[in-house]
Amino acid sequence: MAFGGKIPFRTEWGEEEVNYGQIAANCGKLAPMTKTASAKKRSAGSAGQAESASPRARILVLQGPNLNMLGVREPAVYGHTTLADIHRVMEDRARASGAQLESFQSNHEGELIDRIQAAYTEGIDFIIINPAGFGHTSVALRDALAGVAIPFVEVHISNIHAREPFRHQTYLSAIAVGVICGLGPEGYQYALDFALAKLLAR
Ligand code: CA2
Repeated sequence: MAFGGKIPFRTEWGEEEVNYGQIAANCGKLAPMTKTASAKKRSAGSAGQAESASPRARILVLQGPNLNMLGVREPAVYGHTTLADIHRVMEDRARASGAQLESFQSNHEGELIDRIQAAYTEGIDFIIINPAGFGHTSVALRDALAGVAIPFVEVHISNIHAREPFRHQTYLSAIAVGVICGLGPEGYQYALDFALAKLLAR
């Protein structure tokens, strides 16, 4: 049975029909999903904290510019789901699975890059990122993700392929484990399901 169709979707660009069921998986350059010895050492911390005392997996959610306005500005147009709502559900789901989830939003490219570099030092196992507009512009963000080699899924709330041509490509997609777009805020939860399934199977 074919999966996909069109749903009315209220976005900042007005009400439009959005294609769903388009999950563009990038399997060409799979980042390693098993925890390396160096990553285990990093996540154990400088005090030599025992692995068993650590959460089973550590996931970082990164949100790019303007996403702090979700559900806040003009909710009649953009809907009522806020970034805090999305993160709360993700945190609860992660905790229930024995994983730890932290989220970070910034309107500044350098702050997102700093957070990615810190994730390496902290031994973060997986990143879920909506780069927002920076996905279409930032080689530096791609370099940061490639540099830390932490596997990540790229999420877009809208179907970027059904929008203006300049949104059809992102600098991150080619190095992501996978890309989810057009599934609305639930896309983050699907990305989390994937991360938990992979990380907790280790
Ligand atoms: O669909 C997505 O998730 C996007 O990453 C959203 C970005 C856009 O530049 C990408 O092409 C696709 C825009 C985020 C702006 O979010 C706002 C939310 C509420 C009010 C104003 C902006």
